Order: sequence, then C-alpha cells, then structure tokens
Amino acid sequence: MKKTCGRICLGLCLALFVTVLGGCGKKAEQPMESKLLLGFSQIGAESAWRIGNTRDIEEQAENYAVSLMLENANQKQENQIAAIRRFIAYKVDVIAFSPIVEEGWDNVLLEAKDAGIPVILVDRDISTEKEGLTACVIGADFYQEGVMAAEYLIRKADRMELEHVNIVEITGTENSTPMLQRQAGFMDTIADDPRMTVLESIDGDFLKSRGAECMRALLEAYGDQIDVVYSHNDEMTLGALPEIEKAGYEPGRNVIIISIDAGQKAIDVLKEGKINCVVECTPKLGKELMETALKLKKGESVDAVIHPEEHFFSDEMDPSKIAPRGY
Ligand code: GYE
Repeated sequence: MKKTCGRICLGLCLALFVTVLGGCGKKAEQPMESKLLLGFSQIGAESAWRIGNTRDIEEQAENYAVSLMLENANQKQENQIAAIRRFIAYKVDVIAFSPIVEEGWDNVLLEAKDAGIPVILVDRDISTEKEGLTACVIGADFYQEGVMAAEYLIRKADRMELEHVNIVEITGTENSTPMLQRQAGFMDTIADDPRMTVLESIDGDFLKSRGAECMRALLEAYGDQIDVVYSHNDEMTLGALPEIEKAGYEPGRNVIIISIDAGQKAIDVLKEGKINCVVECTPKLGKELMETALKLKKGESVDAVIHPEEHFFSDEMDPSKIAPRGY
C-alpha cells in the first residue's frame, strides 16, 4: 500500500517536473498551452536506435505542445507494467509504450481500457487474444526488413557465384516483435534457395556485449564454415565485428555481414567495407505518435497499423551518397 502510494506520488512529481521542463525555453509572455498529457514507457537505452527514438519522441512532443511523462524501463517488462499503472493513476489522456516482448500485457491493458485511456503501441507489437486493448501500432514492418536482408543475400550469392552459403543468425530479444519478424521474413525468403543453410540462430538480446559473446561462441563452433552473419541490429553487429577480425577473418570480404537499423556508426563501417548490407529501421516515430495521440484525444479514428517507409544500404551502391542518419 505504502509502496503504491510512493510510486503514484513519484509519478505526480515526475509529471509536474516534465510539464515544468516542457515550459522551459519558451517566451515567458507566451507559455505554450499543453494540448495533451501523454504517458510513454520506453524500453531502455540498449542501442543507438533506442536513444534516437527517445530523443525524437521528446522533440516531437515539444513541437506538438504535448506534455510528456516519459519513463525508462531499463529493459524490464515489470517496470513497463508499473509505469503504465502510474499513467492510469495520474489519468493521462493517452498512454503509449514500446512493449519489450509480445506476451503478458492483457491485465494492465484491461485496466487502461476500464479507465477509458486509449493506448498506442510504439515500435513493437503485442500478442493477445483480447479485442480492443490498443488503438494502433506505429512501427516498422520488421518482416519486410527480414525480406530485404535475405533478398540482398540472394543477390550477393548470385554475384559471387556461391554454391553453398552457411549463415549464422544473431537474433534480438527473444519474443520481441522485431526478433520474431526479422527472423520470419529472412527465413521465408531464403527457404526456396537450396544454397542457403542456417548453421545456428543465437540470442544476442539487441546488445553489443552479447553480440560479441555470441560471435565468439559461433566462431568457436563453426570457424571458417561461416559465410554470412545476419544480425538483427547494429549494436550486435558492432560487437561481433572485432571478434571476427580477432579470429583472423575479414568481415565484409570473406564473411558477408548483414545488419539492421542503419544508424550512423553502422553506415560508417559499411563505408569502410566491413558491413555489406544494412537494412534501415527508422527510430523517427515521434511525429506519427503525436498526431495519432491528438486524434485519439479528439475521439477521431486512427489507422490500426502505421508503418514508416524504409530502404536498405549496401555494397551495391555508392556509399558516399548516404545522407547523415541522425541516430
Ligand atoms: O532494431 C534495436 C532496438 O525495436 C526496432 O530495438 C527496435 C529494435 C532496434 O534496440 O536496435
């Protein structure tokens, strides 16, 4: 009981703090009137993508005069559930969150529904049997990202005239939407190509340190049998590359490297020739989030799924033409 009250008080203080902060930097005679109070539970800060996503949401909240209660869950689902409960207690207008995994949200989302607060999923999706728990999902088409990665590999194998292609996959957080869909899109696309063999898929949790650990284990198990590393995000790729070099191989030359996110660091490494292809996943979801939240507050209908447009960058193109990525 005491604990719950403490948390709610903390939430109230936080909201006041955020609201006050939101007013900073505006002309004193013209305080920007907040149009909406949005509670947003972010997963954590595991990657440049995530940090860029948080920054974008903060900037767009300011642009749209939305007061933001932002909470960082430090990669824990229970922290996200607790944050959503605080948003409900504080009676925010709209709740948004990026679910770390797909399962386990029904109870807290029923509480939001009972409180009449619309919920927007940002970046990742949930899996549920229940209808009407969330208004929409704003995020990338992760399946298509996996398809783009595999299509690149098929073209590369054609160009190199490879007869057998041994792949290792370093996956993102188990049971998260990008992990499940990036894997499914990739596997479905290579399924009909008899040259392709997946030696192993290993969980790297979207973390650089895990990417390095996984790569060490894969090199130990398969050594020079590895033709391709397909990694579900840039952080894990950047962790894996030095391990490949330490083992005496040349990433980008005798091991094909495919990554996802396309943050600036990975693009720089692509330019050095150590990554062959990086599929774009934009973290810039803030504008859609604010516009959707404002519509929901007015009671307007919104699209159930909103995907940003995405492309890929590869050694098939002139890398000097790639514009700065901003994350
Ligand atoms: O690819 C990864 C991050 O959910 C799309 O999460 C996001 C993924 C992104 O940590 O870098």
